[in-house]
Amino acid sequence: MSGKLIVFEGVEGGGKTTQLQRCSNWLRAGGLQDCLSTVCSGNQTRPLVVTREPGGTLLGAKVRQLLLDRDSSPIHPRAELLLYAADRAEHVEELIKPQLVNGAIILCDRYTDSTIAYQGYGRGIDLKLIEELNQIATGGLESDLTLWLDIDVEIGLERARQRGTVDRMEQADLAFHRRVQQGFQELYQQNPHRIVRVDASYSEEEVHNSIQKILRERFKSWFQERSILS
Ligand code: T5A
Repeated sequence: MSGKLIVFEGVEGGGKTTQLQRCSNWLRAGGLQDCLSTVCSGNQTRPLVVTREPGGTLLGAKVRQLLLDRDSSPIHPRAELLLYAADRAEHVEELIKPQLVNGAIILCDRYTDSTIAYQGYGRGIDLKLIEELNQIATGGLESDLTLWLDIDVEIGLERARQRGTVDRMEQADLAFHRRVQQGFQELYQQNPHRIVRVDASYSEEEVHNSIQKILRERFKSWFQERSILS
């Protein structure tokens, strides 16, 4: 597949949605062409797709509502796990894989690491089972790059609260969110080839600049190889 899947991950309020939007604006406003022109000859363009989990498809939008509605009745952790997996299976087959085949750069708000961190570390469901389920839901499709926006849990939750809306997951207690953070930390240590840590405690502008730098380097290594081979 010639496209690339770039995922934004982290605890609540780390700024994923904000940074994903800024990144998309930058790439659409010429940043993508700018990066590609340094490594490929000719007029290089690629589709840019912005999506999220849960909720990247029509089915996913309904699943998202079930999962995150703050007034919904309690959901059993295994049912919650399966709903996230169903959202992902549909997302990968309906949107992500076809767009990767199409050569797109996909910016995705959360993916498989969220399930390991939230349902595994947070809810305490067996990690091996979650890995198997992720495998089933994705058909083995990993991200090409995951940007882990690392923020202190309490600062992140405070930012999310100040925004004025708190969803069902954000209502969980602090100990839960700390376990989720521990999950992201361990995933980062176990997957240095795939996960890059971004210090999300800085201003929006500074975090965006760090992400731009990482992406410029990645585009260079990804597409330079391709231009040599083609
Ligand atoms: N989930 C998801 C699972 O449990 N398992 C799974 O498998 C998956 C895929 C998704 C929920 O589902 C869970 C995780 C989540 O609980 P969501 O709405 O996508 O729900 O929730 P979040 O991803 O947590 O989204 P949030 O909007 O809460 O957090 P973000 O996207 O990290 O933060 P953002 O950008 O909205 O910013 C929050 C506030 O902070 C400000 C923003 O302006 C905003 O007000 N802000 C900053 N303030 C100061 N400095 C900065 N650098 C700032 N950056 C942003």
